[in-house]
Amino acid sequence: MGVLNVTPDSFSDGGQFADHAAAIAHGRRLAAEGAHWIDVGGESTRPGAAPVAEVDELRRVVPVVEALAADGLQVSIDTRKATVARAAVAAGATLLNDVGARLGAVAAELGVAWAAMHAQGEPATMQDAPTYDDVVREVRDLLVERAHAALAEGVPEVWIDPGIGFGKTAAHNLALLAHLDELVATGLPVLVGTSRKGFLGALLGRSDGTPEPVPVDDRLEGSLATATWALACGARMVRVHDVRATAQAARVIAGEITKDEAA
Ligand code: HH2
Repeated sequence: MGVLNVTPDSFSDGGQFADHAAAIAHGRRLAAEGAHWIDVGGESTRPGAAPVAEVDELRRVVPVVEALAADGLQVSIDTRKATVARAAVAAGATLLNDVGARLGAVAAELGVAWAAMHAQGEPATMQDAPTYDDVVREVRDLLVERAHAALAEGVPEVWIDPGIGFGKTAAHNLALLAHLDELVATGLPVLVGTSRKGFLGALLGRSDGTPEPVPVDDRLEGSLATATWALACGARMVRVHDVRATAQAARVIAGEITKDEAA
């Protein structure tokens, strides 16, 4: 799943694809690089982000969804708002990527697939003091409960996502990645997003002895390592900014690259 943020303020690519023509061109590039889904979002949910008005989010995403879907690409809509979800599906999106895991009934009403991502709290304050007794159990139990409710309501396909970085410390993120097999064991298809996230910056800063976190534009290796790890643990999809590199890594661990291609 390739990330396409049509926003002025996303944490890694904010402002780069804020105009529609640039966003559509980037979506096509992600597809050409190997993305099976183009995930269009019009609201940054980075820690500390302010909510976006519905009218602005609609104006950002609908023309982009429409153009990419008209190209025959599979488009998901990354939103927390039912209205935006409905408009994006009318424009051709077929998967609701729901970072609040609250739009299951909307996915049922629209008859589209739903990705339920776990988050603790709201973006503005979610990193202030995330707390869990047992992060792996709590995340898994909530996702399984919401997923089964959605399936019972008739949602045709339900994905679960641990929500790396959404109301979680670096230790919580690492515990979820270390125990990804417990999410996979639920039998529900698992989606994971670690791409360029803050905990990678902190980890990489620490391991090379520098106290400063590695900046957001220098997190490719950490992003690839964690995406590959997630796929090796049985995750069925990873949400990434760097599609070409991740698709190559995924093909290597899937054994898809032939000797001829490797030569
Ligand atoms: N992470 C982000 C946004 N949407 N959706 C899913 N399913 N899983 C994730 O981990 C996930 C997500 C945050 O990343 P990004 O879109 O790059 O940044 P921003 O929220 O600043 O736009």
